[in-house]
Amino acid sequence: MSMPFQYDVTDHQDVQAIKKAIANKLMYAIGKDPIAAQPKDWLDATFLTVRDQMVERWMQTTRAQYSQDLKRVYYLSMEFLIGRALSNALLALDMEDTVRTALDEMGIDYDDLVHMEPDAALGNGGLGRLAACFLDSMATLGIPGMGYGIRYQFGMFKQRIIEGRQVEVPDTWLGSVNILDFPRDEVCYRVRFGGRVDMDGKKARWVDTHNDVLAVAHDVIIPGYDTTATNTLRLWTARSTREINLSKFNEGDYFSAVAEKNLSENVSRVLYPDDSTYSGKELRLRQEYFFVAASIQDILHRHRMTHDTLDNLADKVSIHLNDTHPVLAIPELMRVLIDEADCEWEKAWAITSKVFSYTNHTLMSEALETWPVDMFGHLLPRHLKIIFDINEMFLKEVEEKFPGDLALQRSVSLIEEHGERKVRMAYLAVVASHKVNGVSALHSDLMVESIFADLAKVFPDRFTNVTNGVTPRRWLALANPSLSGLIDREIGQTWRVRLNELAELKSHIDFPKFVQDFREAKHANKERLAKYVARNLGGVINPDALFDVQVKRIHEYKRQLLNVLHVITRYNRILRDPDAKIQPRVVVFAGKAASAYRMAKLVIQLINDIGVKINNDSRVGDKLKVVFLPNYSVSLAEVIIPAADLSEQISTAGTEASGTGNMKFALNGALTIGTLDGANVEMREAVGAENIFIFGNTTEQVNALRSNGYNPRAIYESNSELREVLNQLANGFFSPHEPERYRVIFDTLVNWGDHYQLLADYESYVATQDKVDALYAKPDEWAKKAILNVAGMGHFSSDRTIAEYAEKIWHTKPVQL
Ligand code: 26Q
Repeated sequence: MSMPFQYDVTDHQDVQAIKKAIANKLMYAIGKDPIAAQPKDWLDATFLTVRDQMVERWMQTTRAQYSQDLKRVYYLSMEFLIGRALSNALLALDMEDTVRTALDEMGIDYDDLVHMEPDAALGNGGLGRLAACFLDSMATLGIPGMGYGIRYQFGMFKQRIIEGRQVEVPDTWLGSVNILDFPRDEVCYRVRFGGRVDMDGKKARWVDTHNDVLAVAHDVIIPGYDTTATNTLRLWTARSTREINLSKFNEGDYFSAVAEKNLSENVSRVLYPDDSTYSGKELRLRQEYFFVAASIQDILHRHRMTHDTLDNLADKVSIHLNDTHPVLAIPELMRVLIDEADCEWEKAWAITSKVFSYTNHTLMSEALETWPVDMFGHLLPRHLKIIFDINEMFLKEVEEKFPGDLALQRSVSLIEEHGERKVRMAYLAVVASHKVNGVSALHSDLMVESIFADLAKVFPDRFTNVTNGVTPRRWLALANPSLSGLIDREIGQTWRVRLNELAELKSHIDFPKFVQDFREAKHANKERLAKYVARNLGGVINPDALFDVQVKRIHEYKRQLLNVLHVITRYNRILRDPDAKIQPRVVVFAGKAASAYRMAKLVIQLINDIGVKINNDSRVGDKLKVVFLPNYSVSLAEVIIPAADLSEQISTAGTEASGTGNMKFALNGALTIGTLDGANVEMREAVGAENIFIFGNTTEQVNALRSNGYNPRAIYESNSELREVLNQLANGFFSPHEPERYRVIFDTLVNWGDHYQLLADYESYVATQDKVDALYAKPDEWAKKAILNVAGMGHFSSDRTIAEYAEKIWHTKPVQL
C-alpha cells in the first residue's frame, strides 16, 4: 500500500541515530537540556524513542488487519498484570544492544534506567499475568487480538512489611506517566446506570438512567517478538459527564458538582483485591459493566467501519471472557442487538452465543461470582430482564431435553433461588458461550465433574481444556540472561518462538562442560538475588545454600503454612542435633494477602516472626535462613524465579486451577516439590516423574477424607515432630510478647477441621523434603535433573496455549505482513 504522507523512522539498530533521537526527545518532547536532565527524563526520552519505533509497525499491522478483514479476537479481562514495558519492547524489537550502547555513550547506565520504570500492576496474580502473557503471544503469533480492560488509577497495592505485618500502600503508578500508552480522548462512550425499563408494546427501552459516566480509551502498544505484528491493549478510564456543567457552576453548586464528578469517576479508581471469597460490592459490579459496555460499543463500532451489517458479527468477532468478571458483555450485546439494532431475539441469541467463549479459573464455590438480584436490578434493570429472558429460554430447552426433571432445572437455573435470590454469573457464561475451558487438564476434568456437572449434561460438547502457558520472552530471555545466553550457545536462539526446541537440551546432560556452565548460570542468579536481599533487607544469604522458594498470593489453599510447618521442623531438628550434617537452605517467601483476609495476613506475620527467631539464632548459622521479600510483583518475580533451586507448588490437590509460577520456575531450572494439582500433573508428564518431587494426597484422596471424616487431631497426636511444631505455635514460642498470636492457627489446623488438609500431607511433605536434601548433595545429578526440567517446558509456552485457543475456540488466523 502506498502512503500519502512522508514520514521518517530512525534505523532501529543505528547507535548514532538512536542517540540523536533520544537527545531530540529530551529537548523537544520533555523540554530538558541534557545537562540538567534527571534519570527520569532520560527514561521518558528513551521510552518515546522506542515508542516511535513501534508506531510504524503498529499502523502497518492495523492496516493489514482491516484490509485482510480477518476475524478479530477481543480478550476481555478486568486484569492485565503487564509489569515493565521498556525492556520487553527492546527485546521484541531487538534493540537492547543498540540502546544500551547509545545510552552508555551519553553517560547513562542502561540497567539503572530500565529498573526505574514502575510496574503496570493492573492485576492481582495468576489470572492477570496470564492475560499479559496472552497479549505477548497473540502479537508474536500475529493473531489479530486486542485486550480490553480498565486503566485503574491505583493498581495492585504496594506491600510494606512493618514489624512483621503487611501494610498496604496505594500504588500511584500513573504519577509517572507510562509513555507507551496513547490517550484517545476522541474514543469515548457513554455508559449508563440505573433507571428503569419502559415497555413500549413488545419493545423494551432502558430509560431515566442516572450517574452516567464516559469511558475514555487509552491504547497501550503490544509489540510482538521479532515480527512486525503489533497489537493493542485498550484500557478505559472514567470521565464524568458533568465536566462541562462544572464550568457553569455557581458558588453554591461548586463543591457538590466536584464531589459528584469524583464519585462517578470512582469507577476506574482502584483494582479490587482477590481474596477468593466473593463479596458483592456494588462498585465492583459498576466496574464490570463500565468496561464491558464501553468495549462492546467499541467492538461494534469497529465492525461497522468495514461491514454494513451485524449479521456476520460471529464470523468476524470472537469475544473471550477471562473468568466471569466481564460476563455482563453477554446481556449487553443482547441489549444492543435487540433494543438498538432492532434484531429479533432468536437472531440476537444466535449471534451472541457464537461470539462468546469463557475461561474458568477457579472451582472453589466461595469464589464464584453471584450478584443479589435486587442490587443487580437497581443498577442494570434492562440487563436483569434480559438475563431472566435467557433463563426462561434456557430452562425450556432443559425441559425439552430432560422432561420433568425439575431438580435439574433448579440446579442449572441462572438464578439461585434459596435465600436471597442471586444471579449466577458463571452459569450465564456457560449458557451463552460456544466453548468453555478450564486451564489445566485436571482442572478441566474437575470442572465438569463438580461446579458444572449439571450444565455438562445439558451441553456435553461445550467444555474443553486449554492448559495455561507463560511467555518465554519475559520469563526466560528477559528475566534470565545468564541461562538464556547459555541455551543460545547450545541450541541457537529460536527457542524464544519455538519453545519445544528446548527438548534438544536433553541429550546435552552428557556434556560435563554444559552441566558445569548450567550450574554457574544458576549460581550467578542466586548471587543476584542475594545482592537484592542484602540491599533491601540487609540480611546475608549464602548463594551456596539450597534456595527453596514459594512466591504467590498468600492464600490458605496454597498452603504457605505447610511450608512453614516444614521450616519449623527443620529448625527443631537443628537444635536437637546441632552437630548433624544438614543441607543449608534459604527458604524464600513473597506474596500479598488481600487486605481483608485475616488468616493470610497472619501467615505473613508468622513467616516474619519465625524469620526473626531462626535468622538470629547463632546455633543455626548458615544452615537455615527464612526470608520474606516484601512487595511481590512481576519485576520482583523476574529476579527471584531465576535464582530458585526448589519451587514450592504445594496446594491441596484439586484447589489450584493451574498455576503458572510452577511453569516459570521449571523453565528457569528449578526442581518442583508439589502435589498432584493443577498443571503440576502435566509438568510431571513433561519432565518425567523421576525429575520432580511429588508428594501428598491426590484429589480423590482429599475428597475421600472430606466425605469419610477427616481427623486432624489424630494426626497431631500421633506425630511427635508435628506435635512439637504445632505446640510451639499454640504456646507463643515465636511470639513471646504476644503468646496467643498464633493460637488461631493451631485451632484451625487441629481443632477446626483443617479444611485444606495440611496435617494429612505433612509427613509425606517432610519426607520428600529429605529426599530433596539428599539429591542436592550431589550437585551434578541435581543439575542434570534441573536441565531436564528446562528441556521439558516446551509445552508450557503461552504461544502453544494461544495457538490452541485460536484453533479450537476462536477460529482465527494470523495476519499476513
Ligand atoms: C472477584 C470479584 C470481586 C473481587 C475480586 C475478584 C477476583 C479477582 C481476581 C477473583 C479472582 C481473581 C483472580 C483469580 C486468579 O488469579 N486465578 C488464577 O488463575 C491462574 C490463571 O489461570 C491459575 O493459574 C491459578 O491457578 C488461579 O488461581
